Amino acid sequence: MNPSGPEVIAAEKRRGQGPVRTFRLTATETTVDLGGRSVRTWAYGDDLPGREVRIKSGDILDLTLANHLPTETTLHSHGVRMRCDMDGVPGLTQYPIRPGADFRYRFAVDHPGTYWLHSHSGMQLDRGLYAPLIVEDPREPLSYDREWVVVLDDWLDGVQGSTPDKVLRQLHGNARRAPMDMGTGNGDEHSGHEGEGDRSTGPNRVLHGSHSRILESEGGSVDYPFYLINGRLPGAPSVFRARPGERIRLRIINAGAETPFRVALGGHKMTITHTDGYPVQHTTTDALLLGMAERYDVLVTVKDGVFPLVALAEGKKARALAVLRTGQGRKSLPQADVHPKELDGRIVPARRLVPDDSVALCHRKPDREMRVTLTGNMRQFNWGFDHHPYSITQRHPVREGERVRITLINATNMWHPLHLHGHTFAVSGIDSARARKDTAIVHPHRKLVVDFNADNPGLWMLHCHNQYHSESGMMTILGYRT
Ligand SMILES: [Cu+2]
Repeated sequence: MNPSGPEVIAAEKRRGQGPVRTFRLTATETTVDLGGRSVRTWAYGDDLPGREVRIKSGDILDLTLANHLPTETTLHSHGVRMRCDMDGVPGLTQYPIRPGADFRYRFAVDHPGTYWLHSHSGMQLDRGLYAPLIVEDPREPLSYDREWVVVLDDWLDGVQGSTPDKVLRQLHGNARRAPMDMGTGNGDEHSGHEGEGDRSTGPNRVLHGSHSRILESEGGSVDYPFYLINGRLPGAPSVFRARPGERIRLRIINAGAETPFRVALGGHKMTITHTDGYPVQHTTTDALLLGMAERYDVLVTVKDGVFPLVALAEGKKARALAVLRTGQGRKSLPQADVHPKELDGRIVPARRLVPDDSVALCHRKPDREMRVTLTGNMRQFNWGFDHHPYSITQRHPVREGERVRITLINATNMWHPLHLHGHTFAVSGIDSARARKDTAIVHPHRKLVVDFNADNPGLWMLHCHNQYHSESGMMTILGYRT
């Protein structure tokens, strides 16, 4: 199927012709201040995160991306079920945007929620090329006084000469040197590289032996120097102000490339209302776990004082921080290493969330079932599906109108956040818990079953949202057949 084919246009027409909302983003080389530390990077404008794009469901988003980067780029609207030729996958749904050129992304958005924009070219997501995309509901059923958009990120670009591409080469070079350098477990693998750094690749950022109990595996393979909330380091955090007793809606987005975050707001429990833009039956939790690209919306009735919002880099022994300040108190900001007890409290995982009735998929026997095995290992860093790296010509066929079931079988020792473009699937949950998501965590040596209605014709990526894994080959394509 052609990403601009008649079936795609027909599906787009069904989404309506609401008012057009026009935005312009410029992908550019710039300097951003992380809070006492400036770095050279690529970002949308001079902002980190990029300036929020906010529309209403029913609108037509008309977003022109100007490419002022020295290389090609594209923009992906993560989680939005849009027409396929606006999905921003270079070589598949569009030609890459050349340096100096523009591309106009124009599509109807028919579902509210918390989404985000990011580059879908190479390792660019691990630079500063991301921004929140908030789609308001004209008939918003929740009542709240304020909204706090919280964007989490792991950062290495421009620090001591590091770039994401160089670190990817380190991970692959590390694989080539194995088993000599690996598996000693003494944490000394970097000797000779650390400290002074290697001018060609920057300091070695390969992380060995991290461990996350919740994820039953290593947290990740990249040792980031910094972790950020809304573009700020813990020593100079962004501060959100509210009044005691107000109800705040937090929209939390993990824009990291390689880091899962465990998130808690000191002194408060949170009520989960949405994940990946789709409503769930309200559930109270102490903390959240967000794999890369996952989003959670929560409601909090805020107390009086100054409270840390902490995002632990799960398994990586580091953290990001933002601050909630209510009332007029002069209380000073929390310490950068503050550890609210809620971080070690109850975490409600996605598989326990029950979808709101309005978005629950009806029970239906799948018309098509496919099994996709996640393969690869840390040593060779050869991530893929079914022992193959990504190939643009390989397509898993589906047909419009089918109920499709994908069984994702994780045959690796690592956890992976799997993302399907253009659809929001129901995850196999506990009992009736089948929340709708577009990105879901698959634990090592476990399987995850996802169901979706094939109602958005086109060519759609299914990939790991660990950018170092996807770029190493853990991507494949679902292709609608005409
Ligand atoms: Cu992965």
